[in-house]
Parts: sequence; C-alpha cells; structure tokens
Amino acid sequence: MAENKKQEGRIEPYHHAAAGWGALKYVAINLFKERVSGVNYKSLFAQNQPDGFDCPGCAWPDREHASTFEFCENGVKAVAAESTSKRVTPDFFAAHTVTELLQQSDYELEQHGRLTHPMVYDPASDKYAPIAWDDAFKLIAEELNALDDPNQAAFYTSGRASNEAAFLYQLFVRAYGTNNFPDCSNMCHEATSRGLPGTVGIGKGTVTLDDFEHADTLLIFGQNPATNHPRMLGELRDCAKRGATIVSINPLRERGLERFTSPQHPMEMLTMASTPISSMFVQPKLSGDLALIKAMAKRLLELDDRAVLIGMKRLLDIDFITEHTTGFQEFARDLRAEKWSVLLEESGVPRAQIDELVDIYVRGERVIATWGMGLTQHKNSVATIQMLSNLMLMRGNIGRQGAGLCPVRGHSNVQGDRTMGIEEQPTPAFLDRMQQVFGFEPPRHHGYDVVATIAAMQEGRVKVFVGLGGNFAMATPDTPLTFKALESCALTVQIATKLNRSHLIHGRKALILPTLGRTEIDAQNGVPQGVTVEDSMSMVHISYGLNKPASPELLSEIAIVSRMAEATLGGASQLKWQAYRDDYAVIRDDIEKVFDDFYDYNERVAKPGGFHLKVASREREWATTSGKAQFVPHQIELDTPIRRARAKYGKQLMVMMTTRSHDQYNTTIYALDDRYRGVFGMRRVIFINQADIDMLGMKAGDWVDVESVWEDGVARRADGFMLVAYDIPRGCIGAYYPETNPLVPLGSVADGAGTPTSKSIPVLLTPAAAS
Ligand SMILES: Nc1nc2c(c(=O)[nH]1)N[C@H]1C(S)=C(S)[C@@H](COP(=O)(O)OP(=O)(O)OC[C@H]3O[C@@H](n4cnc5c(=O)[nH]c(N)nc54)[C@H](O)[C@@H]3O)O[C@H]1N2
Ligand SMILES: Nc1nc2c(c(=O)[nH]1)N[C@H]1C(S)=C(S)[C@@H](COP(=O)(O)OP(=O)(O)OC[C@H]3O[C@@H](n4cnc5c(=O)[nH]c(N)nc54)[C@H](O)[C@@H]3O)O[C@H]1N2
Ligand SMILES: [Mo]
Repeated sequence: MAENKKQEGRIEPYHHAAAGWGALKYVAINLFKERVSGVNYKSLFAQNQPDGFDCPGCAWPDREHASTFEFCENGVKAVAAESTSKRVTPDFFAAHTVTELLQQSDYELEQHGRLTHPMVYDPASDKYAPIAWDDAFKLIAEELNALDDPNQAAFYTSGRASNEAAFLYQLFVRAYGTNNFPDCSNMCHEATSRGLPGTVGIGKGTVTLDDFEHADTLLIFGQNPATNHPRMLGELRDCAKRGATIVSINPLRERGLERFTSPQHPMEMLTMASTPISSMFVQPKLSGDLALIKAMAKRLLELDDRAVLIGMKRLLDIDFITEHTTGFQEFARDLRAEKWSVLLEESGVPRAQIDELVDIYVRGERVIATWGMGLTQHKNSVATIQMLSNLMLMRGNIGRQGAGLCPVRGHSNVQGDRTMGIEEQPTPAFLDRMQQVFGFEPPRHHGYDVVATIAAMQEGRVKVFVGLGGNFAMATPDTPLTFKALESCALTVQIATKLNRSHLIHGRKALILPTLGRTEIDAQNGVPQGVTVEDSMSMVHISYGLNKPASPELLSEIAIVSRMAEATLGGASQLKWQAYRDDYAVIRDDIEKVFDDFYDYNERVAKPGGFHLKVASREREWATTSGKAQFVPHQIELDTPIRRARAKYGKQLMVMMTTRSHDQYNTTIYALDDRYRGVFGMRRVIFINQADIDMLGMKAGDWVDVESVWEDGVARRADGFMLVAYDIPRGCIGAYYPETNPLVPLGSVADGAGTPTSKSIPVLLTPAAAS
C-alpha cells in the first residue's frame, strides 16, 4: 500500500491544555479555508440542537439536546468532512482504474469528497461505471437469491446507521433468512455488551449526564476523551471545578487528560487559564487492568476486614450486597486466595499506588467508572469489565445518584443499532416478537460476527457481503488476509458517503451505493424526514438534516435498504417497504410493536431532548438469571500467547496497542497530526519508553519494522515506523490504527466477545530495512 513509505513529519511535545485555542484554530480552518462548501455554516451550529441533527462525531450525550451551541472540535470535523464541496463523480471513476486508486493512501482517498452516483465495477476496464439504482438492486437480488443458503451472505453495519435504517436492515436480513450481522460493535464495545449482562443484567451504562453533576470521584479507564469525546472533557472539567477527584488509568500518559481549557468559557480562553483534570495518573501495563482492578477489590476487602476487627464503619456496602447481589462469598474467597505477587506483576502498578487508588475509591461517596477501548480490545476484556462491575458493586456504586458504570461508546448510534436488533446472537424472545409482529419465521441459529465473517469468507462459506456504512477492509484485523477474503466474494456492496479502501478491495462483482449523511435534508415526497438515534447514556432523540444533499442521485439508507429488500424478497414479502420509506414514522410505529420500551415512540421522540430508554440496572432491577446483581470471580490467566511469547523472546518482546490520532475518525484520516501527543505531519510512529529504545540499541527518531509474534505460522508485518520516546511502561508500545491492522491476528480475540485484541499484540521491532 502507498502508506508504506517513510513520512516526513516532526515531533514536538505538547505543553498546553487540551481544547482551547488549538481546537478553535482547527475549526476556523475547517470553516473558512478548507472544505465546507454548502455555505450552510448554520449546520455547524445545529449539531445536537433540539431542531438540528444528531452530531455524527461520537456517542457522548448532550444536555437534553437543548442547550446553547456546544462547541466540539470532533463534531466540527465530522460535519465538515460530510459537507465537503469535493465530489467523487462518474467522471472521477472514469479517470482512474481501481488499481491506480489502490496506490493512494487512506488520507488521499478521503480527500476526494462525496460519492454522487451508484457505481458498478467493470472488470474489463478495471473501473467503476455508473449504474441505475433499479439495476443495482436487481443485481443484489440476483446474487442473494442465487446462493445455496442465506447464511452465505453477511450484512455489516457501522454505527452511524439510524435506528430506523438499522431496524429495516435487520428486518430485511432476517426475512431473507440469516443472522449474519457482523458490526463495528464487534470490534468496539462488544466486551461491555457481553460482560455486563452477566453482572448487572444489561449491557449498557447505568449513568446519565445528571450523575456527572453529583459524582465526587471518577475513574477513567482506557480512554482518550480529549481526542475522541471532547464534550466529555467539558463534563470532566465541571466535575474537577466542583472538587471531584478524577483518576486516569492508562498506560500511556495522555496529555489531553491533564489540563483542559474550555472553549465554552470565554474567560478561560482569554486568560489562557485551564482546569487540571486528572488528580492521579495510574499507568498499568497493557492488558493489566484485570489484575489492577482485582488488586483494588482485594485491598478493599482487606481494609473492610480491618474495619470489622476494630469496630469501625464497614467499607463494603453490606446492605446493598445482601439485598441486591449474589455470589459475594465466593468472590471474596477468590480475592483472599489471590496472590499479591501475581496481581502486582500482572498489573505493573506498584503496591503503594494501588493502596492510594483504593483510598480514593473508598473516600468517594459517589463514584462513576468510565471506560473506552483501553479495556475492551484485549483477550481478558470481558473478565476486566466484569471485575470493574464487581468493584463497583462492593460499595453499592451502581444504581444510585452520582454513581455507576459508564462505558463510553464510539459511533454516534452504535448503541442504538444493537438495540434495534443488529445482533448476530439474537435472543429467542426478540425473535418470537419479530415473528409475532411480522408473520415470518426468523432464523434461530446464531450468525457470524466480524471475525467469523472473515473466516467464513476465507473458507468460501460467505460469498456476498453488504456493508451499511463503515470501512470493513481497513477496520478489521489481519489486513492482507481480510483483503483476500473480500476479494473471494461473488459480490460486495458498499453503502457509503465517501470513498474508502473497502470500495477498492472488492468481490468479483461490486457496487458502491452512495447515501445521504445525517447532516443532509432527507425529503421523501417533499416531506423532510427525521431519524432517531440512541446515545451512550440511552437517550433517544430525533435528528433532522439541514444541508442540501451532496448529489440529487443520493438515496437515504432507509430507501436503499427497503428497495434492496423489495427487489430481493419480491412478492413473497408481505412487508410494507414502500410505506416505510415514504414516512419514517411508520417504521417507528413498527419498532414500537417489537420493543415495549419504545411505547409512544413518535410522540415521545417529538419532545425536545427525546426520552430516556429504561436501563433496569440503573433502577436496581437486575435482569440476570438470579434476579440479582452477580459477583463474578475471575482468575488471572497465566498461560497466554503474550506470556508464551515473552518467555521465548524475553525483553525484546513488546506488547503493542493500536489507537487513534487526534486527526482521524477511525479509518477516516482527516489530517496527519496528533496534537496532544506532539506528532505532526506523520502517522507511522511508535510510542515507546526511552529505556526500551536504549535496550534495542537505537535512538528516538530511528525507523523500525514490526513483526507480530503469533503461533499460527503466518508472518505478519508492518514496516517503516519512527520511534518516539514517550511516557509509557516498559515493554508496552503504541501506534496508530488502521496502519497496524496487518499485525492483528484474526484468531486473537477477546474471550467471550470475539473482539480483535487490537490493544495487545505481541510484536518484535527490528531496525528498518533500508528503503
Ligand atoms: N476524533 C475521533 N473521535 C472518535 C473516534 C475517532 O477515531 N476519532 N472514534 C470513535 C469510536 S468508534 C470509538 S470506539 C471511540 C474510541 O475512543 P477511545 O476509547 O478513547 O479509543 P482509543 O483512541 O483507541 O484509545 C483508548 C485509550 O486507551 C488507552 N489504552 C490502551 N490500552 C490500554 C490498556 O490496556 N489499559 C488501559 N487502562 N488503557 C489502555 C490508550 O492509551 C488510549 O488512551 O471514539 C469515538 N470518537
Ligand atoms: N487496530 C484497531 N482496529 C480497530 C480499532 C482499534 O482501536 N484498533 N477500533 C475498532 C472500532 S472501535 C471501530 S468502531 C471500528 C470502526 O469501523 P467502521 O465503522 O467500519 O469504520 P469507519 O472508519 O468509522 O467508517 C468510515 C466510513 O463510513 C462511511 N460513512 C460515514 N458516514 C456514513 C453514513 O452516514 N452512512 C453510510 N452508509 N456510510 C457512512 C464513509 O464512507 C467512511 O469512509 O474499527 C475497529 N478497528
Ligand atoms: Mo468504536
């Protein structure tokens, strides 16, 4: 790939607070110089307003969707990227073969702008050519209906699809006959969605924004909000100003979590003042959180024992534990039996710091624990999240004001898509309801997630791939193998707003179907339609686009899905596809029939701010098998691929995390800077401890090649990365995704969640081969 060349850039450590003028400068550039064309600047200020659109930037909630304009660099970038004046037209495709386009970097592909016409791949010219919408749907129908079995098709979803689009998509796919729903969530918060039901009964967070106003202690695990959830940082600033204690648990010392200047507060901007955010920074080893949290629980238990002995107030919330939980005795037994030496060794955190952390935890009357990808993309992720839930249960920190679990999701509607049934492991109750409402027998056996889909393609068991958004080829692990898998398909269909590499890594037949973005007016028969989304705190609200569509040819996702369904299912389908796309309220009426919690959907979503979906655990109702919240003990696994690799290669073995830079949105590269980490104009870097650079006999600024160590005999490498000395534990390194995805073995996944372990890849570094 074109990116495999050395980039010219500079490293310049960042000494300012996060956000502030740097962020404002970025917005100014985006607004006035670079790309926004539609001249509807209003749209930039309409994100997350009661009558505007839901920000496509991230899933962090808004204050009732009703506050004054909330400035967010992330949101502006996402909106600007969607509102670009540049277009990828049939002329553009006529001028470039696919082979030529493949030479361009992801950054270059993104810069070409918005897709304007449905296109079909022509093997004779190796180019995409225009195709009429009807013919595109006919082609899809033919290929789907030619399969021996509906399970030979897989239907991917990225987390921007609205509730309505996602609901229709799953309705179509289940009526067609499969549960093969790989989705971006499989690579994201799957460990949360699979872990929490076993402890608190539902795989969602238990807090709302109001709880942040009452929390006195916040534990931020494995998250980089300054870059990925800037509005969360605003919330943390307010907590810090109120005197709340904020602890950051992250191997990499993220500068953006240290200080924050609020663009919402003119005085901070004018006086260059900033608010310190984290009062304490704990740096576990990569994947060391399970041991760290277990160590916290053990220490808490020991302190409680001591309190009992000397007749002081208990540190455990005994009333809560007795009334609301099961499994505590067994959990406590396991904690007592666990060796401190193992916990210290595996977490990489010194005992004194663990004690200090537990002091902070028990001083907190109302504690919120938040987490991101730093906890979810490891082999032990499900266990880690359950252990965090255990720790919170010990002091009754779930289901009361100012306290709770707060997984911070990524894509703006990734949580809603799962609620709507984008789920390869649907429950029997949900399928029964689908059958009752729609009158067909949905498939009952579980389908493929992302990793299983790729494996099935490799083995020829999946032959048709449809992507509702996203960039499957780049977001997924084991890039060269995944490319081959996609190329082996009979048909690949990509429904997208902008050109990306997944459109170029295609099956024998291939379609690119351009769609409206959320910022654009979606009029059906002249009537503007709204779509609904659910944020990370289970608030559901409606979103209306304001901008003129990028091209008159674009269809909404709902129109595409419903017409694909009509073409494929034909007369046999009794479903009212036409009515759905004519009026999205009709889709909501049917959603309400399937999900009781969506009662009076249209009425409730019409209110400013929308409504909160009930999260039972928030109300201390436990939808678990026992009807109570469950303590779940977990062993620290000592025979893991990483430990085996370390035994073999010693100190040379590095564990690599792959993460986001400031100027990217997942696989979309907006620009080449990572402001808070001090990287400018380049992406091929490795953050590494200076002592490890010395150990390798190299210097900061030297270039290395990276090879992953896995036990399946496949050579995986990514070459040409510059070493950057950084505050990160020894033996741990960081680099950006997607460039490093060729290093993630497909078979390396989170136990019980199937998430690729993209934050803990065992690798070796060698001096770069001369280039
Ligand atoms: N600007 C921007 N915003 C985004 C996105 C984007 O790409 N760009 N992506 C969106 C999406 S889909 C998502 S899921 C979210 C992702 O947002 P985050 O969850 O913040 O994801 P990452 O950037 O991958 O970084 C996670 C953090 O985890 C830390 N970490 C890595 N390994 C470990 C570990 O073993 N333990 C601990 N404690 N920490 C660890 C890293 O140092 C890093 O600070 O952001 C969303 N918002
Ligand atoms: N190594 C490594 N791999 C990772 C991660 C990691 O941290 N490390 N993170 C994982 C995570 S958390 C996630 S969520 C996935 C992300 O995986 P994806 O969701 O597949 O990837 P994105 O980059 O978000 O998708 C961007 C594309 O979506 C299309 N798009 C944008 N808006 C719309 C829209 O409104 N409608 C439609 N139809 N298309 C649209 C555009 O064409 C754009 O090119 O990547 C995962 N992969
Ligand atoms: Mo994500």
